[in-house]
Amino acid sequence: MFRRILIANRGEIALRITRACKELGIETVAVYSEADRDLLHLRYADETVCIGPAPSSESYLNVPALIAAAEIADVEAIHPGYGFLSENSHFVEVCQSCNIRFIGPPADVIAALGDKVRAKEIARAAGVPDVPGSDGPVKDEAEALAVARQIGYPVLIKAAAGGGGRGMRVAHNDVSLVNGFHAARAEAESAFKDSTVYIEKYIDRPRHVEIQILADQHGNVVHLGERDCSMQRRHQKLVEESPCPVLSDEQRTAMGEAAVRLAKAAGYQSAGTVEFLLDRDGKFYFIEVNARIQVEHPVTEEVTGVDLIREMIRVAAGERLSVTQDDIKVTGHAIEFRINAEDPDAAFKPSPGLIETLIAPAGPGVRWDSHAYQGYRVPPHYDSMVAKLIIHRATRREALATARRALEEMCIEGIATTRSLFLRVLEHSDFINGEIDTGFIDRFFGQQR
Ligand code: MV4
Repeated sequence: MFRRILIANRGEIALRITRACKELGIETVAVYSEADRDLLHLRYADETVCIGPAPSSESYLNVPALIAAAEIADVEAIHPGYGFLSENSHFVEVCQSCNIRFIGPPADVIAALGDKVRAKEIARAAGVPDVPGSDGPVKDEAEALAVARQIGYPVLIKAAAGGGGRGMRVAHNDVSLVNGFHAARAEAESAFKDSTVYIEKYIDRPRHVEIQILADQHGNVVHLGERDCSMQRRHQKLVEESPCPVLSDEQRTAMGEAAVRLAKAAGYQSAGTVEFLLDRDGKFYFIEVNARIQVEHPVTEEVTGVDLIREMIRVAAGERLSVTQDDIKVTGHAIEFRINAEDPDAAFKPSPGLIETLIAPAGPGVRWDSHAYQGYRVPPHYDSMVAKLIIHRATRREALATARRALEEMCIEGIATTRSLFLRVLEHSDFINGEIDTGFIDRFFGQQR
């Protein structure tokens, strides 16, 4: 096992990784930017290193600074958390060349899955259903028109280097297709320096259902059930739950087995997520792989009892997964609410600043993953998430009752948060009945005014 790990992240996930390391008896090296001297996990770290000024590009994305910190602090491995350098194959290669273990998938696997066209090819070869569409990249306007007419409108033009909803264009006819094709290519070129696009049939108001996987270096791959992440706003997830309220046991097994086949075909290692769209007829389609630990991983930890961060560290050190597929049972219902420093009544405008009061909810069925404390100042430079409230109860109905109770208990003063939105969402009959899709939040705000 590793003796010492550097945590190349901030906020709640840096704290979460620190906790896992402590329990494994591993020393931690915390890195931080000049805006982050007050981060909670710095207090628990064995060593702390300032890696640069507030902007991420000069600190948490600063590869030379991170490698220098890792060398000086003499770590054996780096955990990237999510975001920042977590899916940067170049960074993984640099770590490898410096003899530092990257706690995540191999560089070539991240690169292959990061290219959504290649990921779809791997999926198809593994017998995983994907959304009908172009067979690979679409080169020009004429090919785009031919593909769109063949699969039928509406279609979605996506950037091969995109993912997470960036650089997508819907087209309902030939005219919007031609415009969308050129717009998507230009956007992809400027955002990713890669103008490659592909086309898929547009699935109307799907649910977003993703499978958590774990893979070790010995060819063992397991899935840990699904998370329904349909409640999103502008591709930012707000609520995630497991199990998905509308998935049958047969669909769950089929989706889980598909995810494992894909992971094996890709040579996957570490924790990862295989994303699917679930259409209104209950059919599922692979869309992309997230080659990292995700924000919403605690939902799966609660229903399976598996510590995903611990497994990630263990398998990176060459150990075998501590669970087999037969060991994994989904128990009860878990749901996570992202408490962001944003004002839901002002178009989710960020609300950084001083937390004057913080009362964290607790009690049966409540988990609070947060780096926030009374007197902490939320800096304006980064993601606005300040806490994750995770509820685990025997049934969805009970989980929602506990969620209401916990959200009422919690108190954050000094900044606006998404708490008020969740208290209202918990009264909405569609949400109570599990009838949500990716359009829920927009409709919810449409109805409110
Ligand atoms: C789609 C889709 C409909 N049809 N693909 C957005 C995020 C990215 N991971 C994939 N996304 C979508 N892909 C086809 N062929 C609709 C979305 C989508 C979406 C997906 C999941 C959660 C929220 C979403 C919000 C808008 C669009």
